[in-house]
Amino acid sequence: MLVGLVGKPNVGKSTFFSASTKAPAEIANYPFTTIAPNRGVAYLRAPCPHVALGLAACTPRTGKCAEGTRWIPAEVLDVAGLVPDAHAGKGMGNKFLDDLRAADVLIHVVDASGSTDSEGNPVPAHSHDPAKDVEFLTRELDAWIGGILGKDFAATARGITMKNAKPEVVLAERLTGLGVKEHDLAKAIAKSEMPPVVTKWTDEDLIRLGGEIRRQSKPILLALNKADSADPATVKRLQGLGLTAVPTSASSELALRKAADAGVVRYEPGDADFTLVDESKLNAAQKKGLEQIREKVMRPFGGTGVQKLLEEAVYRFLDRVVVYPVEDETHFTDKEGRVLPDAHLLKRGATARDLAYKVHTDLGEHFIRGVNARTKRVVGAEYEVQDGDVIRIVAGK
Ligand SMILES: Nc1nc2c(ncn2[C@@H]2O[C@H](COP(=O)(O)OP(=O)(O)O)[C@@H](O)[C@H]2O)c(=O)[nH]1
Ligand SMILES: [Mg+2]
Repeated sequence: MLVGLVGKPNVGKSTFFSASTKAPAEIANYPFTTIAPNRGVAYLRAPCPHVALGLAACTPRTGKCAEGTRWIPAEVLDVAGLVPDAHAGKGMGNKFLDDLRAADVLIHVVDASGSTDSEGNPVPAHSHDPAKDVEFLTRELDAWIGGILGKDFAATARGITMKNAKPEVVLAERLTGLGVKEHDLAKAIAKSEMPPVVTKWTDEDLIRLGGEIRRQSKPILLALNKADSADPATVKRLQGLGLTAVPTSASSELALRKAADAGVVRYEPGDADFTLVDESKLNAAQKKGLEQIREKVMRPFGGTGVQKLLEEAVYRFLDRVVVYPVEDETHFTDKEGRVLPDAHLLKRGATARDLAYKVHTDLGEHFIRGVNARTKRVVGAEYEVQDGDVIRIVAGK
């Protein structure tokens, strides 16, 4: 599962990425700093089952558990900036778009302060309408998918007509990289009201079809970034576009995480505020910077929005539940005695066998039964795992 960060250059994608993954990414106030995509791991919060199970603590292999909150790894991708006509190759756009193939959900990072033009060049604050960026980027994504479908279209369409084939059967192959299946494509074709004769499909028809596929396979959430310097009316207007839109300040999140690491503030990602721990470590400028974050971000928006948006993308849009596999259902441990060692994000509706496969292919293939460690009840391969489940998998060899 992969969360992709998209947007034009200079909106704060790499800052958002660094803040959420703590992986270094080049950040600069000029376009095209990022060329190769950055891949990193962010951590999402979930209530840790060790509390309800009456255990003193747990010992995660990845992430951490603090004060009853478990931090669960999820992959994030920071793609280079996309400009208008990216799908036609502008600014290496088609290469950058291809980097997005594997993403399951997209966070479109928008410069809500309107201080960058359509190509990401700095302009006076509030002089560019960010709603235009939402429009162009959505259209670029649609045209990109439309272009994948429409490669050598005249010949392909003739072939489909001659063989009297179903277009989805022929065209689905082109979309396997996007994780789109034949029946998804058939559904999208029906929904897009494509002309009945395939040879009559125009580029515009294909873009419309691309849009339908994009809505199904790459849902978009908006990060209204640079919210600290945005006009409140603009933020409100962007929240009314019909997409999930969260005001964010990626640079504030990055500053707070660094300050927390340095022991200067107490702050956990997602917190609505922070507290100063050691003022003596701060110079006047740093103190002022933190005060500004409180005034311009925490107070008006109730947090930096970064953690909130990631969790919204994964839990709500991708509909993931958290499941904990163990090898010993009495002590909730693995072979090494680690308590609740792993947490997996599975799609709601996933089964015990799906969990087994996620742990190891062998476990999935030789699945015998599961044991719900909370109730000690045996569960079958088709048992639908529930959020927070702790499951032991018993497999043959
Ligand atoms: N005011 C403000 N500036 C930000 C914020 N996030 C990022 N920036 C600045 O925006 C510029 C571009 O950031 P970068 O992450 O490199 O953008 P990218 O090209 O989209 O990856 C840098 O100068 C950042 O410091 C924010 O929340 N508020
Ligand atoms: Mg960047």
